[in-house]
Amino acid sequence: MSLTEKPAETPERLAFYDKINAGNCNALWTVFADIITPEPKSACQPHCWRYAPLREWLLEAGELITAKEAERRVLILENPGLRGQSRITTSLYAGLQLVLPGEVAPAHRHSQSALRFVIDGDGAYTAVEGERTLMSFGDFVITPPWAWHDHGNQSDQPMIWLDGLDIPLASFFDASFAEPGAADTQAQTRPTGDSLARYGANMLPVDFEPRELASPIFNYPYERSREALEALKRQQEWDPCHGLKLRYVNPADGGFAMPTISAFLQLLPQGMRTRAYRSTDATVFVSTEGHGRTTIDGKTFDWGPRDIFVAPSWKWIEHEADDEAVLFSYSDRVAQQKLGFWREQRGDA
Ligand code: 1HN
Repeated sequence: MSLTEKPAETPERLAFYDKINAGNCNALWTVFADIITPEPKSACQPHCWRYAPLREWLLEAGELITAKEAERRVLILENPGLRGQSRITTSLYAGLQLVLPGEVAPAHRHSQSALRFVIDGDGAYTAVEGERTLMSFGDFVITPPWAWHDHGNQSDQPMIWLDGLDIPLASFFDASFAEPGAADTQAQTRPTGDSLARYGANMLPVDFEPRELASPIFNYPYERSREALEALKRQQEWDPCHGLKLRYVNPADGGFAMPTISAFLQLLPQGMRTRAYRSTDATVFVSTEGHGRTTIDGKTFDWGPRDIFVAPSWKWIEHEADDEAVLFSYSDRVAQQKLGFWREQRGDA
């Protein structure tokens, strides 16, 4: 017996398996190599969704159903290896949401954590626990577990963002709860900008004691994150695998912004080819600026602004930027780190 080889079957053994199977038992040595693999084995595949056709389909969906009737008018990005399961990776969900001018996506709450990454349009709002934030291109917005949230578009343009949720994780634990709001739109109990002023200025209210798992900041504006990358790029301290990569942080504890999902923003200078990198957190990338290509497990995907691509767990990733490029990304890294599963590896120079 080894880790990867199964013992040979004999008629006596097969008869024994049949007998115990009828009693809801199974012999570990017949499945060991399938369930304890020496390296991650995933049905998740590398894939890229170009934005242009997604935008057309979303606008078409906008003529078929309202945001209110749909609850959320979203096209799910399904990993080609996980069709029919509403997943972009084994543990995470991704979808593109459209809110048209004048529309409201009604208030509700659920156990799943959500992030929004704004891709198109400007000026729609998300309200979280009574505070509205106006959203612009590249903003990273979070909805903590069990937080009331609704969206509305009072601008004159369609608003499209990427939703990232930990839906498959919640399903895995059989821990999904959801509740509709009493009204479509939450009453505004705090002025816009309140949480960013309290928690987003590298300061905290003097007697603040964190009681939630998620960050008290719920909009990380692109303007600020991009400005940090812009200032840092002058140092020319490129990480060979990541270029210049920052993570979105919970100011209350220095951890990630959400309990189950990690998010990042990185800059690749013009002409950079990154050294191969792999980690156990399958990762969803969105390009916000620039053009390039990424090779994942030997498959190369060209991308430009607003394109979305996914890298499965433990597959080698190499980026190449034709012009200066910025990538947003999210994964379940924080969850894996808390549970002791996370690993990474850098390729040879
Ligand atoms: C949800 O609440 C939103 O609030 C978006 O915008 C997508 C997908 C599944 C379940 C809940 C939102 C969602 C979702």
